[in-house]
Amino acid sequence: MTRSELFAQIQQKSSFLCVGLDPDLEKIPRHLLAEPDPIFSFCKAIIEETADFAVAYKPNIAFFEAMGSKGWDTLAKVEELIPADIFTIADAKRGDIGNTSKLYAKAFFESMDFDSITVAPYMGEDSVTPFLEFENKWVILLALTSNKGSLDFQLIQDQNGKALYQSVLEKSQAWGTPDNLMYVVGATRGELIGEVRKAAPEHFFLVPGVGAQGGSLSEVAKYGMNSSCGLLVNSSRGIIYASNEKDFGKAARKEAEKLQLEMKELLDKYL
Ligand code: NUP
Repeated sequence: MTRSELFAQIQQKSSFLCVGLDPDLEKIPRHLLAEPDPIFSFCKAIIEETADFAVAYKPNIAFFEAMGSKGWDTLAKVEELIPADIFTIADAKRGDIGNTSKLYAKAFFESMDFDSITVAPYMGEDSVTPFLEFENKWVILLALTSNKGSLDFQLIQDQNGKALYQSVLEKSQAWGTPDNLMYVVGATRGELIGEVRKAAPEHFFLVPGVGAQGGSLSEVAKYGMNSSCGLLVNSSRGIIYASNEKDFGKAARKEAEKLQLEMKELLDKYL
């Protein structure tokens, strides 16, 4: 998917919501366990109920690969089920020496047809660029993550006071363009999102951490929105586990709609 197609969808739906698909057999409604593929049935219902409000879906690969080869089959089926006009993110956090990264890219962009993949920057340029060689596919590079451990490395400053995440942003902008490179920026980072926006004015940010992790959607929009929105804000547990009864689909729909309505207001205010 191209950047202009993504922006057109954001405008059309008045939403920059990414629904995170983190399906856990221990957490999904019990009645689904009688289905032949409970995780698929769960994701199918969530997608059908939330597609009106979402511009992106982000299956987190861990939740699928934890189930072995069956999990990979389920992931492929889920990816195929997502409507073609909605952006898909394989949250896989890959990255390795060049020839290995190339095969990771093939796995997610060719064997499966994801629009994008999350990639870790730690191994540097040759571990990231193989993912950028696929037309209309995207790398979403970890910059400033939402978790506590982001303090361990990402905020360490060099002798000039530049944080490591800032070096990641600066260097990696030479590897791709705002048309094929996004950054992960945690919603829990508040006004630091403004610093990231200054360093990368044009790029889209994938912003996890609203909902279950407590990040603020209004702060993210205030500090992070640019003239083509530039944000995909993810919520996983806050939507998909809104209920674990038979009404889970409707409950997920309600949470997604609630976020979309807030997003509409923020788009009206800042765009
Ligand atoms: O910095 C990050 N924080 C984060 O939570 C980068 C991520 N990719 N994620 C993922 O986003 C995390 O693995 C999970 O799939 C989702 C957040 O889920 P939730 O807190 O909304 O349930």
